[in-house]
Amino acid sequence: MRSIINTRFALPPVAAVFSIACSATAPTTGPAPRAGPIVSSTAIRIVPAPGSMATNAGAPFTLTAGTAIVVDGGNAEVARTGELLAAILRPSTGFPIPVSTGGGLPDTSRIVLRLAPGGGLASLGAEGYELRVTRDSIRLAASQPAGLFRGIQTLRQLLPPAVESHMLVKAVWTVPAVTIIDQPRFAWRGAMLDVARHFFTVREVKQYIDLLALYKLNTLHLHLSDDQGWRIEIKSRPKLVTMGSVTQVGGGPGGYYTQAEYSELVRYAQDRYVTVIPEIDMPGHTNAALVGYPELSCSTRPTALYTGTDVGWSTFCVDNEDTYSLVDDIVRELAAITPGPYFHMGGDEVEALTDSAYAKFVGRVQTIVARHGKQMVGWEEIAKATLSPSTIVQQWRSDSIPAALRHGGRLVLSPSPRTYIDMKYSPSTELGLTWAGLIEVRDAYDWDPNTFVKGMGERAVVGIEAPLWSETLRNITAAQFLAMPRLPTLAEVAWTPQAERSWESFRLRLASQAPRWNYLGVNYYRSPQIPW
Ligand code: TNX
Repeated sequence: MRSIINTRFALPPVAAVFSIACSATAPTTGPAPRAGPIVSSTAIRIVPAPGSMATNAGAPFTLTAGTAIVVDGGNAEVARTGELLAAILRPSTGFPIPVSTGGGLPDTSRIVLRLAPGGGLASLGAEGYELRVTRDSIRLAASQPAGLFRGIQTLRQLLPPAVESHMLVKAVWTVPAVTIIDQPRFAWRGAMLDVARHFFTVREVKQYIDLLALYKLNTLHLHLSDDQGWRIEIKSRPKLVTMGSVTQVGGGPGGYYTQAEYSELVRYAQDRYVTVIPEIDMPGHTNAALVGYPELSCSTRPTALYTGTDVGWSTFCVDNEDTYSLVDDIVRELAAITPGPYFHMGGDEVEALTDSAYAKFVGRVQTIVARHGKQMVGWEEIAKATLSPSTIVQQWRSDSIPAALRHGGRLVLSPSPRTYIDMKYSPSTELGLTWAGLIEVRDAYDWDPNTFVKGMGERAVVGIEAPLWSETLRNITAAQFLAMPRLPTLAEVAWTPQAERSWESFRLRLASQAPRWNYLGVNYYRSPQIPW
């Protein structure tokens, strides 16, 4: 192996071998190779950029009909990850790609997945991994199964884009001889999907999870309720869905997930090492809940279904004890079907309550959430209440920390002018909103989470999250248009150390992702900032 180099720097010639082998017909042709100090267009292009990468002398690895995935040690969880890799490789290559524990297989042409909890890999954390590619084998090792899954996403991106095809492609399937040692900068690398303003089906949410997985994101925050719709079955409170789920913004039919469907989504995410965080927004944004339970509203406003997009007007009655029994039922049922450690209580944009009534409500909900064994998360407004140190605050509009957090609270950052991927890219973008500004790809890329919030040290930042509010999004194709390419952009902000990031390198690497999206059938915005 040659010395470890930063991914920002040009790579030696082995990369050219990759480009020659990568001759499968992609549906779009890229621009002519560009010379430059960062990476040439024939270079290895991974998003998010790995912490370190070195090219090895020697020929690349070539996938053949004899290639097998070997699960070293036979761990069942790793075997499942091996099967997910095989499921990507089989349709496009046409090779059988067996997944086995290794007995009786030839020594060459192996993709070895190895779990090494005790060794030196532990310093790479739960999601770090080491990938070594030589002519004879691909060796992926990590201290935890999650690290192997992340490493497989890197391996995917080292293969020609046509590997993502669902149909057989004639190509030479090479992987350049590299050594990559990689681990994430932040532990919370999230995306939020608003399934309340417009409902997204289980199949559509799975497609969104697939994108998270490809770019090593690990948290899916589902905004499950809002004024326009209630989207999750609560068995002890049937009217939440029978009355509250039947419409959406603009008046379409809406919808909801049964608990079985929600569990299916959670499992699908879990298999990809993505934690689902359910959000039930309260005390505001609760009109859909109040349609079925109008006695919990203390306003005189008649509770009817709402299909507009105004915010701030609805609220639970916080002085009514019955409100807390409803909250208890909801949190109890959701906690029971959510293996992840968090419950998100929303808490944003409440204009119909005084600060002290609001703070009292947040305090009560925090107690309920803790009683059901979950850690509370809420939008930054919850810092008006007395929070327990384990509660996580999701920043979205302020750029200085609330006084309430100065004593050890932790933050997830979703600064709206950078991470709100429901904003338009430019004035002519047809979808999206504009209240937080226009967000081109570079705006989403060029910022440092550690210095964004004044007075907040790096240790207080748990990570970042990209919210996709769905007022203007009627289906997953529309959602993809706003998410792509800003979701992988924010994935790099969250994964790659600040010192290893550069816009000039990123825009070339991002451009090389588009042929993959074409094979995957993913819609995206052709930003003029990117040399597609
Ligand atoms: C603000 S950000 C909201 C949402 C809207 C979004 C639209 C936040 C916590 N609340 O209710 O959907 O703006 O961009």
